[in-house]
Amino acid sequence: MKKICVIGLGYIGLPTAVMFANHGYQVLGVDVSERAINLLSKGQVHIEEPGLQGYLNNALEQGTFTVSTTPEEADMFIVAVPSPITAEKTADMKYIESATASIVPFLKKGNLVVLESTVPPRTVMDVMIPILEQSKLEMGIELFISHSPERVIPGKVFEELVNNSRIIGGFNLESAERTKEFYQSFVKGEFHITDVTTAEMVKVIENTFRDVNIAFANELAKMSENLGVNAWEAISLANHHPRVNIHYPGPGVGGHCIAVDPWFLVEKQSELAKIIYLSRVTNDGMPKFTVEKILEISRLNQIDNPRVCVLGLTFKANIDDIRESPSMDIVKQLSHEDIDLVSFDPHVKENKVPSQTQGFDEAITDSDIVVILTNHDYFTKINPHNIAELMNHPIVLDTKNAIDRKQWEDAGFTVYKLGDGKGNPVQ
Ligand code: SAJ
Repeated sequence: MKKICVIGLGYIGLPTAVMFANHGYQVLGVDVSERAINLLSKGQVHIEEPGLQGYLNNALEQGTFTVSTTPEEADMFIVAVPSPITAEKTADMKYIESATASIVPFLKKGNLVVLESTVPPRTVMDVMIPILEQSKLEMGIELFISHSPERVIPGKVFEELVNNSRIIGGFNLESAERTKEFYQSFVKGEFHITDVTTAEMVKVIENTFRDVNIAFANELAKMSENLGVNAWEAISLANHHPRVNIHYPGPGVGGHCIAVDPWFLVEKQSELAKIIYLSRVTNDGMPKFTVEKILEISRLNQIDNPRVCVLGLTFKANIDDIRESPSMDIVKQLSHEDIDLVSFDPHVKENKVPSQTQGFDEAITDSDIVVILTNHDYFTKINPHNIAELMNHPIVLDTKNAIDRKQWEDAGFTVYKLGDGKGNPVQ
Protein backbone atom coordinates (compact mmCIF):
# COMPACT_ATOMS: atom_id res chain seq x y z
CA MET A 1 0.00 0.00 0.00
CA LYS A 2 1.43 3.40 -0.99
CA LYS A 3 1.97 5.90 1.78
CA ILE A 4 0.98 9.57 1.83
CA CYS A 5 2.16 12.13 4.36
CA VAL A 6 -0.14 15.15 4.68
CA ILE A 7 1.42 18.24 6.30
CA GLY A 8 -1.25 20.46 7.87
CA LEU A 9 -4.50 19.01 9.23
CA GLY A 10 -6.77 22.03 8.91
CA TYR A 11 -9.94 22.65 6.94
CA ILE A 12 -8.35 21.22 3.76
CA GLY A 13 -5.56 18.92 4.91
CA LEU A 14 -7.67 16.81 7.26
CA PRO A 15 -10.54 16.08 4.84
CA THR A 16 -8.00 15.33 2.07
CA ALA A 17 -6.00 13.04 4.37
CA VAL A 18 -9.01 11.00 5.51
CA MET A 19 -10.30 10.84 1.92
CA PHE A 20 -7.04 9.21 0.75
CA ALA A 21 -7.11 6.95 3.82
CA ASN A 22 -10.55 5.75 2.68
CA HIS A 23 -9.35 5.11 -0.87
CA GLY A 24 -6.52 2.62 -0.69
CA TYR A 25 -3.65 4.61 0.82
CA GLN A 26 -1.85 4.52 4.16
CA VAL A 27 -1.91 8.12 5.39
CA LEU A 28 0.10 9.90 8.05
CA GLY A 29 -1.42 13.24 9.05
CA VAL A 30 1.06 15.75 10.47
CA ASP A 31 0.30 18.96 12.34
CA VAL A 32 2.30 21.23 14.63
CA SER A 33 -0.74 21.62 16.90
CA GLU A 34 -0.47 19.10 19.75
CA ARG A 35 -4.11 19.76 20.60
CA ALA A 36 -5.25 18.73 17.10
CA ILE A 37 -3.04 15.62 17.16
CA ASN A 38 -4.27 14.62 20.62
CA LEU A 39 -7.92 14.97 19.64
CA LEU A 40 -7.47 13.16 16.32
CA SER A 41 -5.57 10.29 17.91
CA LYS A 42 -8.66 9.82 20.13
CA GLY A 43 -10.87 9.84 17.04
CA GLN A 44 -12.21 13.34 17.66
CA VAL A 45 -12.31 16.04 14.98
CA HIS A 46 -11.18 19.58 15.82
CA ILE A 47 -13.13 21.26 13.00
CA GLU A 48 -16.79 21.12 11.95
CA GLU A 49 -17.41 19.70 8.47
CA PRO A 50 -20.33 17.48 7.43
CA GLY A 51 -19.16 13.89 6.86
CA LEU A 52 -15.70 14.38 8.36
CA GLN A 53 -16.30 12.33 11.51
CA GLY A 54 -17.59 9.38 9.46
CA TYR A 55 -14.58 9.33 7.13
CA LEU A 56 -12.23 9.64 10.12
CA ASN A 57 -13.93 6.80 12.04
CA ASN A 58 -13.74 4.55 9.01
CA ALA A 59 -10.05 5.27 8.35
CA LEU A 60 -9.17 4.72 12.01
CA GLU A 61 -11.09 1.43 12.05
CA GLN A 62 -9.27 0.24 8.93
CA GLY A 63 -5.94 1.36 10.43
CA THR A 64 -5.14 3.47 7.34
CA PHE A 65 -4.85 6.82 9.16
CA THR A 66 -2.38 7.80 11.86
CA VAL A 67 -1.30 11.21 13.13
CA SER A 68 1.94 12.73 14.39
CA THR A 69 3.65 16.06 14.97
CA THR A 70 6.55 15.03 12.71
CA PRO A 71 6.69 13.70 9.12
CA GLU A 72 7.98 10.29 8.08
CA GLU A 73 9.15 8.73 4.83
CA ALA A 74 6.33 8.33 2.27
CA ASP A 75 5.62 8.05 -1.47
CA MET A 76 3.77 11.34 -1.70
CA PHE A 77 3.86 14.44 0.51
CA ILE A 78 0.96 16.89 0.46
CA VAL A 79 1.51 20.40 1.84
CA ALA A 80 -1.78 21.92 3.03
CA VAL A 81 -0.71 24.63 5.49
CA PRO A 82 -2.03 28.20 5.85
CA SER A 83 -0.73 30.97 3.61
CA PRO A 84 -2.11 34.06 5.37
CA ILE A 85 -1.37 37.74 4.78
CA THR A 86 0.59 40.00 7.10
CA ALA A 87 -0.73 43.28 8.53
CA GLU A 88 0.91 44.93 5.50
CA LYS A 89 -1.22 42.73 3.18
CA THR A 90 1.72 40.75 1.87
CA ALA A 91 1.85 36.95 1.70
CA ASP A 92 3.22 35.29 4.81
CA MET A 93 5.19 32.33 3.49
CA LYS A 94 6.54 31.09 6.82
CA TYR A 95 4.26 28.02 7.09
CA ILE A 96 4.90 27.00 3.47
CA GLU A 97 8.63 27.38 4.07
CA SER A 98 8.69 25.46 7.35
CA ALA A 99 6.39 22.68 6.07
CA THR A 100 8.58 22.25 2.97
CA ALA A 101 11.75 22.23 5.06
CA SER A 102 10.22 19.68 7.46
CA ILE A 103 9.89 17.04 4.73
CA VAL A 104 13.36 17.50 3.18
CA PRO A 105 15.07 14.94 5.52
CA PHE A 106 12.51 12.28 4.53
CA LEU A 107 12.61 12.71 0.73
CA LYS A 108 13.74 9.75 -1.41
CA LYS A 109 14.22 9.15 -5.11
CA GLY A 110 10.83 8.79 -6.87
CA ASN A 111 8.87 10.82 -4.28
CA LEU A 112 6.18 13.32 -5.21
CA VAL A 113 5.52 16.62 -3.39
CA VAL A 114 2.15 18.30 -3.97
CA LEU A 115 1.31 21.78 -2.74
CA GLU A 116 -2.43 22.26 -2.07
CA SER A 117 -2.30 25.63 -0.26
CA THR A 118 -3.27 28.74 -2.21
CA VAL A 119 -0.17 30.84 -2.85
CA PRO A 120 1.05 33.87 -4.82
CA PRO A 121 1.98 32.82 -8.37
CA ARG A 122 5.65 31.70 -8.55
CA THR A 123 5.77 30.34 -4.97
CA VAL A 124 6.58 26.77 -6.05
CA MET A 125 9.38 27.91 -8.36
CA ASP A 126 10.84 30.66 -6.17
CA VAL A 127 10.15 29.47 -2.59
CA MET A 128 9.62 25.70 -2.52
CA ILE A 129 12.06 24.44 -5.16
CA PRO A 130 15.14 26.08 -3.55
CA ILE A 131 14.22 24.37 -0.25
CA LEU A 132 13.50 20.99 -1.90
CA GLU A 133 16.84 21.17 -3.73
CA GLN A 134 18.51 20.70 -0.33
CA SER A 135 17.50 17.03 -0.69
CA LYS A 136 20.12 16.80 -3.48
CA LEU A 137 17.52 15.03 -5.63
CA GLU A 138 17.15 16.16 -9.21
CA MET A 139 13.91 18.09 -9.66
CA GLY A 140 11.49 16.54 -12.15
CA ILE A 141 13.63 13.42 -12.56
CA GLU A 142 14.27 12.08 -9.05
CA LEU A 143 11.78 14.27 -7.19
CA PHE A 144 8.43 15.20 -8.70
CA ILE A 145 6.62 18.40 -7.74
CA SER A 146 3.21 19.84 -8.51
CA HIS A 147 0.63 22.32 -7.37
CA SER A 148 -2.91 20.99 -7.19
CA PRO A 149 -4.82 23.75 -5.42
CA GLU A 150 -7.74 22.86 -3.20
CA ARG A 151 -10.95 24.39 -4.52
CA VAL A 152 -13.56 23.03 -2.13
CA ILE A 153 -16.07 25.15 -0.30
CA PRO A 154 -16.35 24.80 3.51
CA GLY A 155 -19.60 23.04 4.41
CA LYS A 156 -19.53 20.94 1.19
CA VAL A 157 -15.91 19.79 1.28
CA PHE A 158 -16.47 16.07 0.70
CA GLU A 159 -18.96 16.53 -2.11
CA GLU A 160 -16.63 18.99 -3.86
CA LEU A 161 -13.45 16.96 -3.23
CA VAL A 162 -15.01 14.19 -5.27
CA ASN A 163 -16.98 16.07 -7.92
CA ASN A 164 -15.02 19.28 -8.65
CA SER A 165 -12.62 19.30 -11.53
CA ARG A 166 -8.99 19.35 -10.42
CA ILE A 167 -6.18 21.55 -11.71
CA ILE A 168 -2.75 19.94 -11.67
CA GLY A 169 0.20 22.18 -12.36
CA GLY A 170 3.29 20.06 -12.80
CA PHE A 171 6.94 21.03 -12.52
CA ASN A 172 7.04 18.83 -15.62
CA LEU A 173 4.53 16.52 -17.29
CA GLU A 174 5.67 13.48 -15.36
CA SER A 175 5.10 15.30 -12.05
CA ALA A 176 1.54 16.17 -13.14
CA GLU A 177 0.78 12.64 -14.31
CA ARG A 178 2.06 11.09 -11.10
CA THR A 179 -0.14 13.51 -9.13
CA LYS A 180 -3.19 12.58 -11.19
CA GLU A 181 -2.62 8.89 -10.46
CA PHE A 182 -3.00 9.51 -6.71
CA TYR A 183 -5.99 11.84 -6.89
CA GLN A 184 -7.97 9.79 -9.37
CA SER A 185 -8.50 7.26 -6.57
CA PHE A 186 -11.43 9.43 -5.43
CA VAL A 187 -11.83 12.46 -7.79
CA LYS A 188 -14.69 12.01 -10.26
CA GLY A 189 -14.32 15.50 -11.79
CA GLU A 190 -12.11 16.23 -14.79
CA PHE A 191 -8.35 16.73 -14.47
CA HIS A 192 -6.77 19.75 -16.16
CA ILE A 193 -3.02 19.61 -16.52
CA THR A 194 -0.86 22.72 -16.80
CA ASP A 195 2.41 24.13 -15.42
CA VAL A 196 2.87 25.01 -11.72
CA THR A 197 2.77 28.78 -12.07
CA THR A 198 -0.38 28.76 -14.21
CA ALA A 199 -2.04 26.50 -11.62
CA GLU A 200 -1.12 29.00 -8.89
CA MET A 201 -2.57 31.81 -10.99
CA VAL A 202 -5.79 29.87 -11.74
CA LYS A 203 -6.50 29.31 -8.06
CA VAL A 204 -5.86 32.92 -7.08
CA ILE A 205 -7.95 34.39 -9.91
CA GLU A 206 -10.93 32.16 -9.12
CA ASN A 207 -11.19 33.69 -5.66
CA THR A 208 -10.34 37.15 -6.97
CA PHE A 209 -13.19 36.90 -9.51
CA ARG A 210 -15.56 36.24 -6.62
CA ASP A 211 -14.17 39.11 -4.53
CA VAL A 212 -14.47 41.60 -7.40
CA ASN A 213 -17.98 40.39 -8.18
CA ILE A 214 -19.08 40.69 -4.53
CA ALA A 215 -17.59 44.21 -4.38
CA PHE A 216 -19.71 45.08 -7.42
CA ALA A 217 -22.78 43.68 -5.60
CA ASN A 218 -21.95 45.70 -2.48
CA GLU A 219 -21.63 48.85 -4.56
CA LEU A 220 -25.00 48.09 -6.17
CA ALA A 221 -26.51 47.55 -2.71
CA LYS A 222 -25.44 50.98 -1.49
CA MET A 223 -26.72 52.64 -4.67
CA SER A 224 -30.02 50.72 -4.55
CA GLU A 225 -30.77 52.02 -1.06
CA ASN A 226 -30.61 55.59 -2.39
CA LEU A 227 -32.61 54.73 -5.53
CA GLY A 228 -35.53 53.03 -3.77
CA VAL A 229 -34.61 49.69 -5.36
CA ASN A 230 -34.27 46.28 -3.72
CA ALA A 231 -30.78 45.18 -4.81
CA TRP A 232 -31.50 41.54 -4.01
CA GLU A 233 -34.45 41.53 -6.39
CA ALA A 234 -32.60 43.55 -9.05
CA ILE A 235 -29.57 41.22 -8.96
CA SER A 236 -31.64 38.06 -9.10
CA LEU A 237 -33.64 39.42 -12.05
CA ALA A 238 -30.45 40.48 -13.86
CA ASN A 239 -29.08 36.96 -13.29
CA HIS A 240 -31.88 35.54 -15.45
CA HIS A 241 -29.87 36.88 -18.39
CA PRO A 242 -27.88 33.93 -19.75
CA ARG A 243 -24.55 35.78 -19.55
CA VAL A 244 -24.97 37.59 -16.20
CA ASN A 245 -23.91 36.16 -12.82
CA ILE A 246 -23.79 38.92 -10.20
CA HIS A 247 -23.00 37.82 -6.65
CA TYR A 248 -24.80 39.11 -3.56
CA PRO A 249 -24.08 41.93 -1.12
CA GLY A 250 -23.47 41.44 2.58
CA PRO A 251 -21.73 42.76 5.71
CA GLY A 252 -18.31 41.98 4.24
CA VAL A 253 -16.24 39.17 2.80
CA GLY A 254 -14.70 36.76 5.25
CA GLY A 255 -12.82 33.50 5.36
CA HIS A 256 -9.20 32.72 4.79
CA CYS A 257 -9.45 32.64 0.99
CA ILE A 258 -11.50 35.29 -0.77
CA ALA A 259 -10.55 38.07 1.64
CA VAL A 260 -6.87 37.08 1.37
CA ASP A 261 -5.94 35.75 -2.07
CA PRO A 262 -6.56 38.94 -4.11
CA TRP A 263 -3.80 40.58 -2.05
CA PHE A 264 -1.37 38.02 -3.55
CA LEU A 265 -1.93 39.73 -6.91
CA VAL A 266 -1.97 43.29 -5.56
CA GLU A 267 1.29 42.67 -3.70
CA LYS A 268 3.10 41.59 -6.85
CA GLN A 269 1.90 44.31 -9.24
CA SER A 270 -0.01 47.01 -7.40
CA GLU A 271 0.23 49.46 -10.30
CA LEU A 272 -1.72 47.01 -12.49
CA ALA A 273 -4.12 45.37 -10.01
CA LYS A 274 -6.36 48.43 -9.63
CA ILE A 275 -9.86 46.89 -9.83
CA ILE A 276 -8.69 44.06 -7.60
CA TYR A 277 -7.39 46.53 -5.00
CA LEU A 278 -10.54 48.67 -5.07
CA SER A 279 -12.70 45.57 -4.63
CA ARG A 280 -10.74 44.52 -1.55
CA VAL A 281 -11.12 48.00 -0.07
CA THR A 282 -14.86 48.05 -0.91
CA ASN A 283 -15.48 44.68 0.72
CA ASP A 284 -13.31 45.50 3.74
CA GLY A 285 -15.41 48.67 4.17
CA MET A 286 -18.69 46.77 4.52
CA PRO A 287 -18.39 46.09 8.29
CA LYS A 288 -18.08 49.87 8.89
CA PHE A 289 -21.01 50.52 6.54
CA THR A 290 -23.07 47.98 8.54
CA VAL A 291 -22.11 49.54 11.88
CA GLU A 292 -23.12 53.00 10.60
CA LYS A 293 -26.43 51.54 9.48
CA ILE A 294 -27.10 50.11 12.95
CA LEU A 295 -26.32 53.48 14.57
CA GLU A 296 -28.54 55.27 12.05
CA ILE A 297 -31.43 52.89 12.78
CA SER A 298 -31.16 53.55 16.50
CA ARG A 299 -31.15 57.32 15.84
CA LEU A 300 -34.14 57.09 13.49
CA ASN A 301 -36.08 55.12 16.10
CA GLN A 302 -34.93 57.50 18.86
CA ILE A 303 -33.40 54.75 20.97
CA ASP A 304 -30.56 55.96 23.17
CA ASN A 305 -28.15 53.32 24.34
CA PRO A 306 -29.85 50.54 22.37
CA ARG A 307 -29.43 46.89 23.24
CA VAL A 308 -28.18 45.42 19.95
CA CYS A 309 -28.36 41.66 19.43
CA VAL A 310 -25.97 40.42 16.75
CA LEU A 311 -26.86 37.04 15.22
CA GLY A 312 -24.06 35.19 13.42
CA LEU A 313 -20.32 35.33 14.11
CA THR A 314 -18.96 32.94 11.49
CA PHE A 315 -17.89 34.21 8.07
CA LYS A 316 -20.75 32.43 6.31
CA ALA A 317 -23.75 30.18 6.82
CA ASN A 318 -23.82 26.82 8.59
CA ILE A 319 -20.12 26.51 9.44
CA ASP A 320 -18.14 27.13 12.65
CA ASP A 321 -15.29 29.14 11.08
CA ILE A 322 -14.79 32.70 12.35
CA ARG A 323 -11.50 33.40 10.54
CA GLU A 324 -11.51 36.86 8.90
CA SER A 325 -15.22 37.01 9.69
CA PRO A 326 -16.79 40.43 9.03
CA SER A 327 -19.05 39.73 12.03
CA MET A 328 -16.06 39.77 14.36
CA ASP A 329 -15.01 43.12 12.92
CA ILE A 330 -18.56 44.48 13.34
CA VAL A 331 -18.77 43.23 16.93
CA LYS A 332 -15.42 44.88 17.68
CA GLN A 333 -16.49 48.19 16.14
CA LEU A 334 -19.85 48.08 17.98
CA SER A 335 -18.10 47.46 21.29
CA HIS A 336 -16.61 50.97 21.02
CA GLU A 337 -20.07 52.56 20.61
CA ASP A 338 -22.55 53.63 23.21
CA ILE A 339 -24.63 50.49 22.98
CA ASP A 340 -25.41 47.42 25.02
CA LEU A 341 -24.11 44.59 22.84
CA VAL A 342 -24.99 40.91 22.89
CA SER A 343 -24.05 38.30 20.26
CA PHE A 344 -25.07 34.73 19.49
CA ASP A 345 -24.03 32.02 17.05
CA PRO A 346 -25.33 28.45 17.33
CA HIS A 347 -22.22 27.13 15.52
CA VAL A 348 -19.63 28.83 17.76
CA LYS A 349 -19.81 26.74 20.90
CA GLU A 350 -17.08 28.54 22.88
CA ASN A 351 -17.40 32.24 23.62
CA LYS A 352 -14.97 34.18 21.41
CA VAL A 353 -15.98 37.75 22.27
CA PRO A 354 -17.12 39.31 25.57
CA SER A 355 -20.62 40.03 24.21
CA GLN A 356 -21.23 36.40 23.23
CA THR A 357 -23.83 34.23 24.92
CA GLN A 358 -24.73 30.59 24.25
CA GLY A 359 -28.49 31.11 24.72
CA PHE A 360 -30.63 32.39 21.84
CA ASP A 361 -33.51 33.54 24.07
CA GLU A 362 -31.06 35.23 26.42
CA ALA A 363 -29.54 37.09 23.44
CA ILE A 364 -32.88 38.26 22.11
CA THR A 365 -34.56 39.18 25.41
CA ASP A 366 -34.88 42.95 25.98
CA SER A 367 -32.99 43.81 22.81
CA ASP A 368 -33.96 46.83 20.70
CA ILE A 369 -32.39 45.88 17.36
CA VAL A 370 -31.65 42.39 16.07
CA VAL A 371 -28.93 42.33 13.40
CA ILE A 372 -28.62 39.24 11.19
CA LEU A 373 -25.04 38.95 9.90
CA THR A 374 -24.93 35.30 8.82
CA ASN A 375 -27.72 33.38 7.10
CA HIS A 376 -27.44 30.20 9.18
CA ASP A 377 -30.48 27.92 8.70
CA TYR A 378 -31.03 28.49 12.43
CA PHE A 379 -31.76 32.18 11.77
CA THR A 380 -33.75 31.81 8.55
CA LYS A 381 -36.10 29.51 10.47
CA ILE A 382 -36.75 31.97 13.31
CA ASN A 383 -40.46 32.52 13.90
CA PRO A 384 -40.64 36.32 14.33
CA HIS A 385 -43.88 36.03 16.32
CA ASN A 386 -41.98 34.12 19.03
CA ILE A 387 -39.26 36.72 19.45
CA ALA A 388 -41.21 39.97 18.98
CA GLU A 389 -42.65 39.71 22.48
CA LEU A 390 -39.23 39.09 24.05
CA MET A 391 -37.81 42.29 22.60
CA ASN A 392 -37.92 45.86 23.84
CA HIS A 393 -38.39 47.21 20.32
CA PRO A 394 -39.10 44.72 17.51
CA ILE A 395 -36.59 46.05 14.97
CA VAL A 396 -34.46 43.89 12.67
CA LEU A 397 -31.59 44.67 10.29
CA ASP A 398 -31.07 41.82 7.85
CA THR A 399 -27.73 42.08 6.01
CA LYS A 400 -28.02 38.74 4.16
CA ASN A 401 -31.60 38.78 2.86
CA ALA A 402 -32.16 35.89 5.24
CA ILE A 403 -35.71 36.70 6.35
CA ASP A 404 -39.06 37.32 4.71
CA ARG A 405 -39.90 41.02 5.05
CA LYS A 406 -43.67 40.50 5.05
CA GLN A 407 -43.63 37.68 7.61
CA TRP A 408 -41.57 39.80 10.01
CA GLU A 409 -43.64 42.94 9.40
CA ASP A 410 -46.79 40.92 10.12
CA ALA A 411 -45.23 39.96 13.44
CA GLY A 412 -44.88 43.67 14.28
CA PHE A 413 -41.25 44.18 13.25
CA THR A 414 -39.77 47.24 11.60
CA VAL A 415 -37.61 45.55 8.95
CA TYR A 416 -34.42 47.04 7.47
CA LYS A 417 -32.43 45.18 4.87
CA LEU A 418 -28.99 46.01 3.59
CA GLY A 419 -29.36 46.94 -0.07
CA ASP A 420 -33.13 47.24 0.04
CA GLY A 421 -34.28 50.78 -0.73
CA LYS A 422 -37.91 49.66 -0.93
CA GLY A 423 -39.60 50.09 2.42
CA ASN A 424 -36.25 50.97 3.88
CA PRO A 425 -36.54 54.18 5.86
CA VAL A 426 -32.75 54.61 5.85
CA GLN A 427 -32.53 56.63 2.63
N1 SAJ B 1 -20.12 36.29 0.01
C1 SAJ B 1 -20.87 37.42 -0.28
N2 SAJ B 1 -21.68 37.41 -1.38
C2 SAJ B 1 -21.78 36.34 -2.19
C3 SAJ B 1 -21.01 35.18 -1.90
C4 SAJ B 1 -20.18 35.19 -0.79
O1 SAJ B 1 -20.80 38.43 0.43
O2 SAJ B 1 -22.53 36.40 -3.16
C5 SAJ B 1 -19.23 36.28 1.18
C6 SAJ B 1 -19.58 35.18 2.18
O3 SAJ B 1 -20.58 35.61 3.06
C7 SAJ B 1 -18.25 34.98 2.87
C8 SAJ B 1 -17.24 35.24 1.76
O4 SAJ B 1 -17.93 35.92 0.74
O5 SAJ B 1 -18.03 35.92 3.90
C9 SAJ B 1 -16.58 34.02 1.17
O6 SAJ B 1 -17.50 32.95 1.06
P1 SAJ B 1 -17.60 31.99 -0.19
O7 SAJ B 1 -18.68 31.02 0.07
O8 SAJ B 1 -17.72 32.76 -1.44
O9 SAJ B 1 -16.17 31.30 -0.31
P2 SAJ B 1 -15.19 30.49 0.69
O10 SAJ B 1 -14.15 31.44 1.17
O11 SAJ B 1 -15.91 29.68 1.67
O12 SAJ B 1 -14.54 29.47 -0.39
C10 SAJ B 1 -13.89 29.98 -1.55
C11 SAJ B 1 -14.38 29.19 -2.77
N3 SAJ B 1 -13.92 29.82 -3.99
C12 SAJ B 1 -14.77 30.07 -5.01
O13 SAJ B 1 -15.95 29.84 -4.97
C13 SAJ B 1 -14.16 30.68 -6.25
C14 SAJ B 1 -13.86 27.76 -2.68
O14 SAJ B 1 -14.17 27.03 -3.87
C15 SAJ B 1 -12.33 27.76 -2.47
O15 SAJ B 1 -11.83 26.44 -2.35
C16 SAJ B 1 -12.05 28.50 -1.19
O16 SAJ B 1 -12.49 29.85 -1.35
C17 SAJ B 1 -10.56 28.45 -0.92
O17 SAJ B 1 -10.15 27.67 -0.05
O18 SAJ B 1 -9.79 29.13 -1.62
